[in-house]
Amino acid sequence: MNKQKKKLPLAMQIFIALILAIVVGLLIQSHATFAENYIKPFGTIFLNLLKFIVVPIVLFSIMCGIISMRDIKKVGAIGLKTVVYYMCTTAFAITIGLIGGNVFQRFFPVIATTDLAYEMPEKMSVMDTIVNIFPSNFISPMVESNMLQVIVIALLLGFSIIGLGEKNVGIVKACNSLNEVFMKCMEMILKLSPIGVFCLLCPVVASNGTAIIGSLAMVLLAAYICYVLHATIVYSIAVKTMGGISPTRFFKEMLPAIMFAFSSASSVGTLPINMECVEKLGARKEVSSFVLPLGATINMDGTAIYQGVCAIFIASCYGIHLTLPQMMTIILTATLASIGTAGVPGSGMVMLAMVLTSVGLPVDGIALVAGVDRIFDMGRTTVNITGDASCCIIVSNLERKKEERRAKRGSC
Ligand code: DAS
Repeated sequence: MNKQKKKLPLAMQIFIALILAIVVGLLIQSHATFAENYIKPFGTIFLNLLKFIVVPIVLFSIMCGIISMRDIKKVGAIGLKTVVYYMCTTAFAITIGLIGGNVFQRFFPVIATTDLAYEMPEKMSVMDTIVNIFPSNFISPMVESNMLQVIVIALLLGFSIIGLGEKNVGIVKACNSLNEVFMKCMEMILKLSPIGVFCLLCPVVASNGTAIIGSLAMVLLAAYICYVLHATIVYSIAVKTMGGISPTRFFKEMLPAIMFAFSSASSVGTLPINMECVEKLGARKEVSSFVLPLGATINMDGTAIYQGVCAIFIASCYGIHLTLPQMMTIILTATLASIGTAGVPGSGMVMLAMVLTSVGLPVDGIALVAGVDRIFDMGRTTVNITGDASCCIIVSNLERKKEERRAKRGSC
């Protein structure tokens, strides 16, 4: 009986493609033009497919993310606390990512040997930037990949669907179905990652040699330092002050979920283990069964950090210095993008295209970091699920205290 050949896990395939791209790139350094003319086009095809899927993914996943919060009225205070915590920690995370990226750029300047010429669109005033966020047309934001306008459309449609009340059953089903179609499409595109990684990274290594490898190692180090800082500082203070438990106990009990998230690079895949860990920490089932699935959908602190660090790195490779208004735009875009980032491997790279577009940076810059995206992803997913768990502990504790106060008042 012919044994079914077991396929290598995608992560392993991507890692092998990464090593191959570096080895082949170094071997054909004297034939860099061959890599540019005959290998890079296949990487461009992979990038084009990522650009193609960004708009529908952002549109439908943010709409579904908003719709999934429609129960907030039913779960009342729990839902409000959860969303406020998620948005605040994500905004804080992207800020840490931008600061970390800038600090690293100052101490370990990217050797911009990559001959990347790119003309930034003309700078807009802050007021023009704000006005430009709001679409004057339904189709053109999709055609031009104007991501901030696509986000605004997604938010408006999402809240409109919630506003339909009971009449929205059919449209919610249709929205979720379309979201699943585009998620499946993204999954199929990401299956091409090994080929994309090889064809994107090999020409870059062939043109720049070991310099780009050093720069990639540095940007990975910057991202991981920011991951650790955010997780240890923000979540420790949060669970200590609002969750009523010691950070040591929190991280100890969270280890199984942290290890699974790191190896799987999937928040959704880590959900069951995360539920078990937070229940061991005393979180109530009715809280964790709302907060964690919502978090796996709309809370992506690690992804926000990755986007901040990579935006600075890619801008530096192109010799572009991001202004404060541009960084503020990145904070807004990445925070809103987190609502639309799916809790599956590689989705953060797709959303990076959106963040880059929002400040006029070249999406092709993703080619510089795509090769090591899986290594980024393992860390950012770990931060994502840890953030979800910290929220669960805090909301559960605040709800418990509220009931104790109510019981005391009742007994007086
Ligand atoms: N891997 C995603 C997750 O599961 C995050 C990402 O790709 O940014 O949370």
